[in-house]
Amino acid sequence: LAIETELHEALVGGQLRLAYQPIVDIGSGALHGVEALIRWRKPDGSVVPPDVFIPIAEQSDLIIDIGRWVLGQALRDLASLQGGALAGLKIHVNMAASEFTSSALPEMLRAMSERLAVPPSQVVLELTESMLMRQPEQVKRVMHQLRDIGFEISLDDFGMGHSSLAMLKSLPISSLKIDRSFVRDLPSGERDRAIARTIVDLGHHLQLEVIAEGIESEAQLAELSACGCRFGQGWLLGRPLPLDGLVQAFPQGR
Ligand code: G
Ligand code: G
Ligand code: MN
Ligand code: NA
Repeated sequence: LAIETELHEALVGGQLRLAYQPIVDIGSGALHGVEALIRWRKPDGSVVPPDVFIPIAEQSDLIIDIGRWVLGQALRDLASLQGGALAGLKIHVNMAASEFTSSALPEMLRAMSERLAVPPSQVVLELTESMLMRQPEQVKRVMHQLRDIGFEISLDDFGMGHSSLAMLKSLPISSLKIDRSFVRDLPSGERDRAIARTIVDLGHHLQLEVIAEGIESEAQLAELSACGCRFGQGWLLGRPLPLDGLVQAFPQGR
């Protein structure tokens, strides 16, 4: 079977799931938010990673349907948390370039959040720098519409793309995520330390939240904390979990 056909069956047949990885306030250890990460387990039990199937979906209209499913599931999950210990949690959702250039996105999301009674401010859309380069004017227009409604936007994999600082200056974003390639060699890599510290300072000077990704060790965490980085994500702080696992892992809430 062609993988596109299998993927379509996965979508309509309920084989897709979302896992939620904690984003933690480094100073207090409190749960700040979660990142939704799509998971595909085939009926035979094998797992296809998203960096394999998302690029395939992006080559067809499937990405639009998958993206809509992800947003719908994430918002339904958010709605199910209202009233519980995790009420008010922010959910980060990864966006594909073709989703973000669609002029239908802001209205679709607005209607979805209204129907599910989820405040837009709890929904953070992650996009990568490279997505900004393809159709910059269109992306910028969509970003401003989303921000006007109240959704938040986070720049993912920051430092890996080619975005100029001029773009950063003019885009309506609320947070930056330091790419994990800059975290990997901390604390010993001199250059990585300089880069991490500089991104943190840049973000803070622009009034952005800064989230470091891929934190796997206490030493990396300590170094990022010393750099002034306020938020972190990574295996040390929490693996991606299904929604019920997340609720069990944070019984005290945020
Ligand atoms: O979870 P994992 O590290 O395997 O994710 C690999 C890549 O897949 C990451 O770059 C992540 O941004 C991307 N990804 C995960 N979930 C989604 C999703 O729901 N939509 C899109 N477009 N990309 C996703
Ligand atoms: O591209 P994006 O930043 O959306 O990708 C997030 C990916 O990073 C997810 O696939 C997630 O599983 C992965 N990830 C999360 N924490 C860690 C970590 O501590 N180490 C590594 N190597 N990958 C991580
Ligand atoms: Mn991401
Ligand atoms: Na990232």
